[in-house]
Amino acid sequence: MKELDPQNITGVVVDQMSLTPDRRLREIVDSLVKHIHNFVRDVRLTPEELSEGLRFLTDVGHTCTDKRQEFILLSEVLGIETLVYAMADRLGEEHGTPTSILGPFYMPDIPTLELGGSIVGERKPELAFYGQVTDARRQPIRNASVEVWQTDEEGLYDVQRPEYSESDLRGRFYTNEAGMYSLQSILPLGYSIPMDGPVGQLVKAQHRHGMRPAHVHYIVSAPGFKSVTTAIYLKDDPYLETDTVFGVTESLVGAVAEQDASSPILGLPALRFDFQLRSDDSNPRSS
Ligand code: MBD
Ligand code: FE
Repeated sequence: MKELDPQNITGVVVDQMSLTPDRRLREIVDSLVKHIHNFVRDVRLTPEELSEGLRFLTDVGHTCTDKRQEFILLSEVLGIETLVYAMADRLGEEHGTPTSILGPFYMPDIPTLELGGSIVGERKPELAFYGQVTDARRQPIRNASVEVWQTDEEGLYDVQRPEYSESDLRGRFYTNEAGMYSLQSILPLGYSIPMDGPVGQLVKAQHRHGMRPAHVHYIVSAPGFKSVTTAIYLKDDPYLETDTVFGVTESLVGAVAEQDASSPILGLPALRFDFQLRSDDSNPRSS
């Protein structure tokens, strides 16, 4: 038995985990322990601060419900989700539309609508979103699923409303023979991340504004291709450069054209955005 001290404790922990049969699990937890121990030494974490950190994480867990995922939000405001996606997007040879963050308000069960249909319910559509889904060689992909969701005129998602009962400003569309999708909607509003939970408290304590630039979320998928979770951000939004969750990258910024002769929906301003999917086998290392 040796005397444990602030240096040798790390090796003792790693040794005890060294029989982990799953190699990837071993690699991940090993590295995690080493980095966290270094972090604890680096900031000289006190017992009180450890308790406070654990209380914070407990609070993050308690804030999660079936309509809100505070842990996702935490990984986003720390830039972790964007880092993971940025690495995954670089694997393989084929080019695809970059990934952007999912956000805490994704709902898998949404209505499938006719091409060109509206996701705004009783409201008057103001705007068309359309574009083409192609493979890495710009060949159209027909029957690709295009899932879209966005905030309303007040910057809220349907599920954030107390009276929420059914899907609003969400829909799934399938591309036509030419790989085209189109839908009618309204302009999404710039948006604050939920500030009433522990992650919001952290962001406030850091004097960050908590805003996201106006955006529309998409998940585009088709058999034989990797699906892409992404979002389109509106040009000229004041928060493009300082997104609280680091979702914006240059190639995901789109502009609304007041007149667009090639839009399949006439009479409405239009935002064209084309999606490129990488083939499923373009890189066997990622799924
Ligand atoms: C959002 O709308 C969002 O997209 C993300 C990532 C986080 C909080 C709110
Ligand atoms: Fe969002």
